[in-house]
Amino acid sequence: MRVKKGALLMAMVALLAVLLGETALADRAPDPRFAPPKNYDNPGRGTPQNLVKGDFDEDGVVDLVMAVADSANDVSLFEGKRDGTFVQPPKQFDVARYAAYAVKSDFNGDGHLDLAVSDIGKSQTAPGAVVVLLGKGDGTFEKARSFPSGGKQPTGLAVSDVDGDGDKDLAVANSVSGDPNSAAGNVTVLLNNGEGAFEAGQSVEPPTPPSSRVGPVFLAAGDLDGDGDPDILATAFVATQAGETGNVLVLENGEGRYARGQSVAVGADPQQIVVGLFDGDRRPDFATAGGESNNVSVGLGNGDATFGKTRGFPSGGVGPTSLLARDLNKDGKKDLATTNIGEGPGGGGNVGVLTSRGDGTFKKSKTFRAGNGPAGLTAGRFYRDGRPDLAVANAFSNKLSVLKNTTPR
Ligand SMILES: [Ca+2]
Ligand SMILES: [Ca+2]
Ligand SMILES: [Ca+2]
Ligand SMILES: [Ca+2]
Repeated sequence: MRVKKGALLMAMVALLAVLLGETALADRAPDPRFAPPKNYDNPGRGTPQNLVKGDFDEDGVVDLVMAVADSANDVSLFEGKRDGTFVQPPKQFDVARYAAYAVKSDFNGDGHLDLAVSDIGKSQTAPGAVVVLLGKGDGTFEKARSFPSGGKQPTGLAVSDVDGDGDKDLAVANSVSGDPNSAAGNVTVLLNNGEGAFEAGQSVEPPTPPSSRVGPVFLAAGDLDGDGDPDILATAFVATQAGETGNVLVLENGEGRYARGQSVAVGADPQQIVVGLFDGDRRPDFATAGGESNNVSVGLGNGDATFGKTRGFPSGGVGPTSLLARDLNKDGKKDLATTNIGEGPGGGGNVGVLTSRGDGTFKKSKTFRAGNGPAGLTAGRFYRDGRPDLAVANAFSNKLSVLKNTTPR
C-alpha cells in the first residue's frame, strides 16, 4: 500500500510538473510587438475607411486597397514592393459618391481579383449602392458598375456563396431600410449572375423593439452551425430614448435563405466583426469592436449558430472601429488587433493588440502608435519575414501606416 501511494504521489507530482511546465511555456510566448509606423500619403482630400490586401497587379507581392470616404477618389491602390514598402503615390480611382467599405473577391471567375465598394451616395437619404470593380490583373479595373444595395446608408459587406451555385455573392448591411414605415435597417443579399453583376435578393430586417431604431452596420460570414453553408453575423446599433446599445444578429443560412436567429448583446456602437476560433473547441466564435464601449466583445460559439453571453476586453483606446483576428506572435493562437480612432482629429488614436490566451480570453491590450485617427486595419506579410505585419488606414490624416512585426522569436 505504501509503495502504491508513493507511486501515485509521484505520478501526481509528475503530472503537476507537466501542467505547470505547459502553462509556463504558454506564458513564455512573447506578446506581439510592432515597430513605429512607416507612413504613406494618400494625395487629396478624404477619410479612409478600411483596407483590403491582395495582389491586384499579380507581381507576386501583396498590395493594399484603401476605401476612402468623402473624396474625389474613393479607392486607392498602394502597390507593394519586395522590400516591404509601397509605391508612392498610390493609384487612385473615382468609382463612388461616398465609399464606406471595400471587400475583394474574384466575382467573375476570371482569376483576377475584383473589388466591391459600398456607396452611401450623395446624401444620407439617397438609395445605397454597391459598386463592383472587375480587376484586369494589372492593378487597374474595368469601368465600375453600380448595383442597388436594397436600402440606404450601406456600410458592411460580406462575401460568400450564399446560394451555393459556385460564384461569390455579397451581403450588404443597410443601416436604414428606406421603407418609411420601418425603424430598422436591413441586411440584403446581392446574388451574383456569375459574371460579376448583382441583383438584390432577400432582405432581412433585425428585430426592432418598440420605440427603438436598429441599424445593421458590419457583417461577417462563416459556417456557424457546421452544415456547410455560410451564415452571417451582423453588428447593429440599437437606439432608444434611454440611449444606445449594441447587438450581434445571427442570420442562419438554410439552402440560400436566411432566417433570423439569436440576437446577442454586445458593447454600444458595434463596429467591425470577425468570426474565428478563440477558445480551442473548433466551434466558431466572434469578436466585435464596441465604438462607444471602448472594448472588444467576444462571443463563444456553441456550434449551432448560438453564442454564450459575451465578455468584453478593453480595446486599449477610444473608439475602436476595425478589428482583425490573426496569430500575431506565432504561438498558434489567434490574437485580436483593433484600431482605436481616438478623440478627434487632434486625438491621435492607436492600435490595440489583445494577445490570446487560447481559452477565449485575452491579455490586457498593448498599444502601438499608427497615424492620426486609425480606422481601417489589415494584416499581411508585407516585410516577407514570415510574421504578419499591420497596415492601418488613418481617417484624419488620410495616410496609410505600415507597422512591422518585431515580436521576438
Ligand atoms: Ca502586387
Ligand atoms: Ca475577376
Ligand atoms: Ca452564388
Ligand atoms: Ca497568438
